[in-house]
Amino acid sequence: MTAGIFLILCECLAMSVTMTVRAVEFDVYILTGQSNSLGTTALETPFDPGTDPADAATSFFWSNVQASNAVYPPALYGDSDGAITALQMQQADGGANSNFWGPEFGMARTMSGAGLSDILVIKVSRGGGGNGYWDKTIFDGSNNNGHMWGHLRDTVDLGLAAMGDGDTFEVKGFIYLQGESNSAAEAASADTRLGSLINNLKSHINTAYPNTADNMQTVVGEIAASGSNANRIQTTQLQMALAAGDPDITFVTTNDLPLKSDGIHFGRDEKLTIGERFANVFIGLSEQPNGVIGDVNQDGLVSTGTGNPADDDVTAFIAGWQTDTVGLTDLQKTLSGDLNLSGRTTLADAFILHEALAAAGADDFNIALLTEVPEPSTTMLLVVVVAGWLLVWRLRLAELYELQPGRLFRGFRIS
Ligand SMILES: [Ca+2]
Ligand SMILES: [Ca+2]
Repeated sequence: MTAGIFLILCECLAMSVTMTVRAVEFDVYILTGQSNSLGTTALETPFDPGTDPADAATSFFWSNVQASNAVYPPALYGDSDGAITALQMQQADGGANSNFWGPEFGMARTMSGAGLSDILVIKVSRGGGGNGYWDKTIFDGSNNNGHMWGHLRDTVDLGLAAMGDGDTFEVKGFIYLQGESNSAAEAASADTRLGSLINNLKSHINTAYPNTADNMQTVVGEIAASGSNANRIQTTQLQMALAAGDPDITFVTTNDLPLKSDGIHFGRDEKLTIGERFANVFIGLSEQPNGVIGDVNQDGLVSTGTGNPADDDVTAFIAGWQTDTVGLTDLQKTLSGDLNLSGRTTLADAFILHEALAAAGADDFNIALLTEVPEPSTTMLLVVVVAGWLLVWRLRLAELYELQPGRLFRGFRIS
C-alpha cells in the first residue's frame, strides 16, 4: 500500500468515526410562563442553582423575552443562539437580576435521579405579562399583542429542528407557570385560555411532526402569592378547575413555599423544589408499574423457573432482596422487588410474590433462596427473621384455610 492510499484510508476512517453519532430519542418538555417560570435571581445570595451531574446530561434550548416587550418578534433577554446546549443559567436583564434560571433545574435533576435520560427542555419564558400575550386568537388579530404565542410556537419549532439528524423525540410535557400579572379580564379566562394554549401547541407540533405530541401532559404550577388579590385568586381557582376536569392536566401547589422579600418571586431553594414537584408529576405518569401484582420484572407475567431475571420473577426478586428503594419511582421500586412500594424489599414483598405465584399456578416461592443472599455476618439474623416470618406465614395460611380450604395445600415449600 502506498503512503498516499494509506492516508486516504485513514482520512475515510476518521470521517466515518466523526459521523457515527448516537441517534437520541429525546423526551421533550416545554416550559413557559412569566417571571417565576423565567426565574429571578435578585434579592438573594447565593442565587445560583449549584451544580449537579444532571445539568450536563440535560439538553436545553431557550429564548426568554424581556418584560418590557410589546412587539413580535419580541425583544429578548437572551437565547441559546439557535443551538441545543447543556442546562445552564440564562442571560440577565442588565439590572437587578444577574442571571435567570427557573424550575427547569429542579425538574431535570429529579428526572435524572429517577433514571430518566435524553431529556430536552425547551424554555420560552417572559418577564411579567398577562395570559393575553399567549393567546393565539389575539396573536392572529395582532401579532404584537399576542407575541408570546408566536414566540412560543417559533421557539418550539427551532428547538425541535435543532436536534441532530436521526434523532427522534416525543413531546412528553408542557409546564405552565403564569398568571400573577393577569388583568381582571385575563383572570376570568384563565381556564379557557390555558386550555386553548395547550390545544394550539399540541396541534401545531403534531402538524409538523405527526403524533409526537399526542401524549403531552400539562403541569400547571400555582402562581406566587396566589391568594393576594382577586385576579390571582380567580386565576388559581380556574386553573385548578381546569386541571380537575382533564386527566392530561395536573395542578401543582406552591403556596407552602416562602417568597423572596419582593413578595412575588420564589427564591433559589423554592425554584428547585417547584421543579422537583413538576418532575414528580411526569415521573409518576410515565414510570408506573404495569398493574400485574407480583410481576417483579414487569414483563407482564408472574412466572418462575428459568433462573433468568428477565423472565423469572423469583430470580428478579432475589436480585433485589433488601434493596433500599426510598426515593425511587414506583416502577423502579417494583423492579427491585419492593412490590408494596414501602421503601425496602422485605418479607412482606416476598409474601406478595408468593401469593401471586400461587394465583398464577407457578411453582411456589422457595424461601431458602433468601438465606443464600446475605453476607455470612447477616445470615443468622436472617434465619431468625425467616423463622418469625414462617410463623406469620402459617397463621396467614390458616386464615386462608378457613376461607379457601384448597389453598392450604399450596403451602410454602421449605427445602
Ligand atoms: Ca414477570
Ligand atoms: Ca416493600
